[in-house]
Amino acid sequence: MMQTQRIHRRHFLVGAAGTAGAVATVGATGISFPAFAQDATPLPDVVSWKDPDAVIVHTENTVETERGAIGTSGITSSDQLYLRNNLPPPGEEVVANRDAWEVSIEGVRNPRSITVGELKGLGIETVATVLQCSGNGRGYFDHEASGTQWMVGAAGNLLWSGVPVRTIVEELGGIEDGRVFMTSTGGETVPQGVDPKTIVVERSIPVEAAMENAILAWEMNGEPVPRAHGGPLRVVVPGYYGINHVKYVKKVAFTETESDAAIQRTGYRVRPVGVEGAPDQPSMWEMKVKSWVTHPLMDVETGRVQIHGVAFGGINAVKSVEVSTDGGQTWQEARFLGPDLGRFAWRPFVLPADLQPGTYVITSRATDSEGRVQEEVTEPNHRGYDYSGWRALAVDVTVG
Ligand SMILES: Nc1nc2c(c(=O)[nH]1)N[C@H]1C(S)=C(S)[C@@H](COP(=O)(O)O)O[C@H]1N2
Ligand SMILES: [Mo]
Repeated sequence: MMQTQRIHRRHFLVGAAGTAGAVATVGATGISFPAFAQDATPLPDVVSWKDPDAVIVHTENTVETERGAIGTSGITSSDQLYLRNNLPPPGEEVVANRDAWEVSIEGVRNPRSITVGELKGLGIETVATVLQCSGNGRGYFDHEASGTQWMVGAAGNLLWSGVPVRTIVEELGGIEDGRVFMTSTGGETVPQGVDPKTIVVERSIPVEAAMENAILAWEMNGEPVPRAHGGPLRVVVPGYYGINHVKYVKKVAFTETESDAAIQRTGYRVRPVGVEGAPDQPSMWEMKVKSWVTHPLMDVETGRVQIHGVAFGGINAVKSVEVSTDGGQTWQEARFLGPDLGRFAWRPFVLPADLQPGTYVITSRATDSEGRVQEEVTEPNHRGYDYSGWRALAVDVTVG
């Protein structure tokens, strides 16, 4: 029963591209699954410029990349990149004069506000990293965790340019003693009458991760960071889940404790199904090794196919990836395509195949530089975070 439902969910999504139709209802509990939503739901205003054929609009605040739109060139174009907003985004005014945007830096010896214009003079670095929502793959869990039922497309691989956090820290005299977290606050306006702590996007990460790898970015894929993706200034924490990449950042504070905002204290915490979120549970920080096939996804007439997909190691580099066409009974090593964009990037891969007429269950399994192998099944957790199991990420393809 559970297995059937999982296959249905997968097939509805895979078959969705270019198909007109209503919202599908699947599964014993009749949950709504917006597989055809790109036709029914218009693109949200903030991303009206995205390619409607390459994305699935789940809600006003959640837009997913179509699995079949993920290409083989390694970088996700901005018009295909997923969108995830926890709060309504700020208006156009934030990007009217990008260089004038101010970020307040606290918890350093000489705390002060710095404009984007000034940051551009301090230093510059470019990094490629996977940006992935913690809930990417939630739709593959069987326990119907609440939230957007993302499949594989709440992830992309982007090139970011900005100033390293460590450079800003040096400029401002170093971090105050005892500050073991970097806490960043998003620039959305919090509605009046609401306790800001309940909704503000404020995330803390270990200070070592911030000093080693984080940047404050103003450029994405060679363009000023689009407002939808955090422009004029965004925190980028390579190897960490998307929630830590705070958009339109207005404050970066080095703090002794993690933020007491709900999104840090109890939100984005991994715990067993049915258990409330609490600060002592693991936070959605480092990503783990993962891969999935992006082609073929549907039935094909000839078995002569280039099976391709993307693989990444999360906090580590990806070392290798294997492909199976028989649901994981046998595996063959795939070849990486194109340039290696570094430890935090994903790499497209390919396995040429000549498949006889028949039915195939095609999936991939990546290994990171530390020898960690992508898991077969991800055990359920309450909010449906951190999905990476290769068995459910498989696609069923009929040849002939
Ligand atoms: N200020 C702010 N930053 C934010 C969010 C937000 O709602 N506001 N959402 C977070 C989440 S949950 C994710 S997955 C990513 C999504 O980034 P994207 O919309 O650019 O794809 O941004 C993160 N940073
Ligand atoms: Mo997210």
